[in-house]
Amino acid sequence: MFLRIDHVGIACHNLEEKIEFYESTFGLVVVSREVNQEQGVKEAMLHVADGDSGASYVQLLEPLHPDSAVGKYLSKRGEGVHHIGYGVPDVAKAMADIGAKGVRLIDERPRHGSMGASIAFLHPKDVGGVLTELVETSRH
Ligand code: CMX
Ligand code: CO
Repeated sequence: MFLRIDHVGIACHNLEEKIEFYESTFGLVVVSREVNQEQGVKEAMLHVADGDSGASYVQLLEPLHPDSAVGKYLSKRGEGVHHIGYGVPDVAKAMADIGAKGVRLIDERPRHGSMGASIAFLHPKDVGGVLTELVETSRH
C-alpha cells in the first residue's frame, strides 16, 4: 500500500530559524516553500533522499494562526514531529481501503498538499497517536 515515507512533518514556531538549522546542521536543501491557507501553514520542503519510488523530505511547518491544526499542536505539545506522510500510488484508493478497515479519514476527499501533491489525513486517535498523511505526488 505504501511506496515510501514521503515526508516527516515537523511543527515549529519560526520557519526561517528552523530552515537555517536544518541547512547548517544536516546540509539539507529547501526545494519548495509555500503558504497553504487551507491547511493554515507556512511551510518548506527540504530534500532528504531519492529512492526508486520517489523522493523523501522533511516538511517544516509554521502555523499561520493559533487555532490552525499546527497552531493547536504547538500550544499543547510544543515543537516536534507533527505527522508522517506516506507515499501512495493512488490517494483515493488508499483512503477507501484504509477507511474500510475502520480508520477515520479526516478528509472526505483528497486535498492539495505541497508541490502539487494530492493528500489526505487519517485521524491520529485511530493510528496509535500518530497523525498520518497519505501523499500521491504529482509526478510519477
Ligand atoms: N499527532 C497526534 N495527535 C494529535 C495531533 C498530532 N499531530 N494533533 C492533535 N492530536 C490529538 C490531540 O492531542 C488531542 O488528543 P487528546 O484529546 O487526547 O488531548 C486530539 O488529537 C484532538 O486534538 P485537538 O487539539 O483538539 O485538535 P482537533 O481535534 O481540532 O484537530 C486533527 C486534530 C488531527 C483532526 C487536526 O489537527 C487535523 O485535521 N489535522 C490534519 C491537517 C493538518 O495537520 N494540516 C497541517 C499539515 C499540512 C501538510 O502536511 O501539508
Ligand atoms: Co505533510
